[in-house]
Amino acid sequence: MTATPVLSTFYQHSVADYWNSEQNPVNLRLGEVDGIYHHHYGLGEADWSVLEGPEATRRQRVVEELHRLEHAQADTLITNLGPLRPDHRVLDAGSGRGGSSLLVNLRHGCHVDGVSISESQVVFANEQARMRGVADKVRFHFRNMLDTGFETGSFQAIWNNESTMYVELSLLFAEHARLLSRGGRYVCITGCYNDAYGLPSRAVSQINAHYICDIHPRSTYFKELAANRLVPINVVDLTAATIPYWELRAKTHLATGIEEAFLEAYKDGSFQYLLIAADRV
Ligand code: GPP
Ligand code: MG
Repeated sequence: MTATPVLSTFYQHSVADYWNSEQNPVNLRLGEVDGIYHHHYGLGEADWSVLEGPEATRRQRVVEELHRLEHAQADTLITNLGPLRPDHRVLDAGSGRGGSSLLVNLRHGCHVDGVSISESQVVFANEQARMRGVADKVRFHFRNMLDTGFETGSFQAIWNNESTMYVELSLLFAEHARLLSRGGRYVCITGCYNDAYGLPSRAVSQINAHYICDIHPRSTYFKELAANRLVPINVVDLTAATIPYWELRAKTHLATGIEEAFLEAYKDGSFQYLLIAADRV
């Protein structure tokens, strides 16, 4: 039997190409602060004083402050994974350069598998785990989160940290439901478009074009969770809490050009930053 290829569509190839060559300073400079490389945004009040003070150290202050806000986002997600033990196995679906996976292992000591369709991200993340001495427990794989090949019922928790907009949720949640043990926890933090506003606004479409993604409506999350035995236990609208991150990022040397689209979309109500935690029943 021939194994299913990791990349099975032209779309997936184009997404993999983006992440294989991605080198944004806003991700690399932040990661260099403490070796935790994130691919998500920030949460909480920003310290605006980093934009003032001596020019010689301003850039580093900015880097550290944005990184602090991105860490706060990861902490929020991890707290929702529930009480994990060192013998538990958890899955990071769309693991990027590995930041969230390493933090979960640091906090709970559990076994972490991360999957990404970007081979360079997988190599990078495995190197981070090796340098931290946790490669025996934190492993990154060049695999597709829609078809991981992992054993049925083998995970206590699964998360998507801003990676659900790259896949069809019906396929994703079916695979998560298969992988989670009964009573296991699923958590995602995502940007979704607001059904109450209507179809995607121009700013939401600009975000889609920028990252080659397809932001889902809020309704699709709950429809597909319900269809796949995933029952929400916590839903938090994080929109107001992420705006300071974008306001600050827009004013720094690390801005990538997408900041105004996020701010417009969040402020006009067409786009929402949501945490959803659900139990596998
Ligand atoms: C951030 O990654 C997340 C994504 C690209 C997925 C899209 C997320 C939405 C909420 C729509 P990143 O940290 O690599 O982005 P950037 O380079 O802009 O910091
Ligand atoms: Mg980033």
